Amino acid sequence: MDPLVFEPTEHPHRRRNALTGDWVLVSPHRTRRPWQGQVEKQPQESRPAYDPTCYLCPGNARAGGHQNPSYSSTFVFDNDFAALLPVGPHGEVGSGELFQAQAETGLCRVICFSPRHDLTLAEMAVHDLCQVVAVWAEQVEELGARPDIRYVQVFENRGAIMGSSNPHPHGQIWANYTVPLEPAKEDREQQRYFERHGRPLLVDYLEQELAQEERLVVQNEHWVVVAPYWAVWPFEVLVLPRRSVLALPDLREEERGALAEILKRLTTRYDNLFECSFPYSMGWHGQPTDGERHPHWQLHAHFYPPLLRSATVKKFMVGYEMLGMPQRDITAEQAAARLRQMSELHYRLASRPPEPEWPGP
Ligand code: H2U
Ligand code: ZN
Repeated sequence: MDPLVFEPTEHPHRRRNALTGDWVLVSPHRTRRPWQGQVEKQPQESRPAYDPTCYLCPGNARAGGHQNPSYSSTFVFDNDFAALLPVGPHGEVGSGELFQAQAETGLCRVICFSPRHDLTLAEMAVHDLCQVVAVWAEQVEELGARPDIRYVQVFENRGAIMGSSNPHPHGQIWANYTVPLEPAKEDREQQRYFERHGRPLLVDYLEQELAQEERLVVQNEHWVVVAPYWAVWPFEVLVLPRRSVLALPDLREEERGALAEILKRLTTRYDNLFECSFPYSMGWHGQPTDGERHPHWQLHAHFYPPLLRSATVKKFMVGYEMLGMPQRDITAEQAAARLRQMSELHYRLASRPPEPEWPGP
């Protein structure tokens, strides 16, 4: 092989994140280095369907004297330890060029995905995931309608390794006056692309991913999941609607059902990869809720899972990543191929002994 002819699975290279303008260093040749760390499986945790000490379970007490209703589907409440407060000053509060600061207002909510303490998105029924999708859309609609809320960030931290404080299936919403950093970068890049091409960046991107095929993970009639070309985390994916959609509330009924279905399939594949409840941070990016229409936007979800090699070996974003730039070893193409090989039957169900046959009357 000619060492000077570029081979994407051999040669270190940088890839540009078209959505944010950031870059990632890819070092595919390193996947051949010997691995002497642990690869053991984690002990299976088993949780009760209801935990009397859980602050998210139905009927239980939360901080500050609040009590959850005995909810039977999803349940949304204002975070008792909110990072943003709805009432406060506005505008510049720093002093001078080197000490800039702006007052920020907003609010934080917690969404319980299910009354069942022992489930995860991967283990919930598609029918119940439809309700999660409905609540996400409802919250973006309701909060986005407020003049003091210009961005609604819906997200989920899954697993203790991602800082989730409680295994009860739940997500969060932080909504505030200023568009946060990541969607602001995406807004800028999508706007630039739209000015040059007259088409949304992610609509063109998906078209090319569908043609190239090598980074596709799963798809259905309305959604496609890809390992993005510029992925940073080992098994990072992007969830994209096939149609051009600005924000979650714009999703049609059939797209919501198909989203529930694809989320179940994706998270099941994730869990099967290392036979563990796969940790991640995920979240939705849609157009800002400043009352304007942003035709350059395309709705999408990011999944950022930290695991690299097993249920216990994670990718660290340290040294060079902190001081230089993000880096990965396995390529997005290799990660997509791994995820494509996974079964869509959850390993916990697959390993369960078959139900004894009914002996008959
Ligand atoms: P995480 O598990 O992703 O940290 O989310 C749980 C949130 O629940 C967390 O933000 C809130 C925490 O502030 N919380 C309450 O609002 N009330 C409680 O009684 C405990 C935790
Ligand atoms: Zn619980």
